[in-house]
Amino acid sequence: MTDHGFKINGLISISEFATCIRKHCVRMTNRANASHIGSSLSIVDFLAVLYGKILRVDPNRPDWPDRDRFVLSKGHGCAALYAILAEYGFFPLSWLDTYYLDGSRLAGHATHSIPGVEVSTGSLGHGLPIATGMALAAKRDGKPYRIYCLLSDGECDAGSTWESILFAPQHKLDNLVAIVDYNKIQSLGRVKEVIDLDPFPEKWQAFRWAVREINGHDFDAIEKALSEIPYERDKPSCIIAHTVKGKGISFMEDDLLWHYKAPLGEDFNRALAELDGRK
Ligand SMILES: Cc1ncc(C[n+]2csc(CCOP(=O)(O)OP(=O)(O)O)c2C)c(N)n1
Ligand SMILES: [Mg+2]
Repeated sequence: MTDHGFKINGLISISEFATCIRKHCVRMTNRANASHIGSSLSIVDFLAVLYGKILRVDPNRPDWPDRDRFVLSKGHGCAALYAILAEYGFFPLSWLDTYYLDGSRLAGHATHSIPGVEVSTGSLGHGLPIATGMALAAKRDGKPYRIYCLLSDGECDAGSTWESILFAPQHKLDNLVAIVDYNKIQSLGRVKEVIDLDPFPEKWQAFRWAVREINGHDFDAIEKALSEIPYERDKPSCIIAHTVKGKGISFMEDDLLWHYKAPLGEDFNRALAELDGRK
């Protein structure tokens, strides 16, 4: 992939940046003895491209009125978002050391008092309804910014999610982008066993969204999908990103256990060694 113009804190490619974010996630969840490492790892690649190449935001002015909005509906995956925001200078990197600890600003679910975090989330099924309202407000105010909402496959079991999927095309919200982190696993079982979503793209299309399916770990595919929005005039866009829960650490990949388990002891050392390429 071409990484022209991408440079952050000495890292020169999106893939280096994503590895750096994965290391933060492992260290943060280790220190806090906290869960959701698998949920964070599945969205790192998408977020790295979104923040690295697409999103119009300003770390020095997080409340810039014309900024693009990013809503992390699956708020339990916030370790990845916090790490990216810290690397971009929204707040000091040292705050990451306090993740999920008692009294910390960096609560274990996305919290809007943190610079760069738009909405507090974690109670699943709320992000897309809020993002839809933001998109409607932007249209009514004649504002050019976009609203990107990243939701989990588990959230596609929630009625509130489908209410907004129904609502957005009615109001021609082509400034709204829903991204589904389709990692095929929830907290206690596989999506297919809990509530099968198939045929998934067809459902969004039937609700009048313009839909693309991509590999959510392919940097080029992510960038292409994001740079071609809106896919159709007057329609909201949906990106179904096929991902792997726990992506990047071999023994966590596609394993339900790592929804709740924290990387401690030898698991922690192995995880960091893999990310360092030491194995
Ligand atoms: C309304 C609500 N019900 C239950 C939970 C508990 N919970 C936390 S994560 C999760 C499911 C995780 O699976 P998924 O939504 O697919 O997200 P992933 O971790 O795979 O990204 C659940 C049920 C919650 N956070 N909110
Ligand atoms: Mg899931």
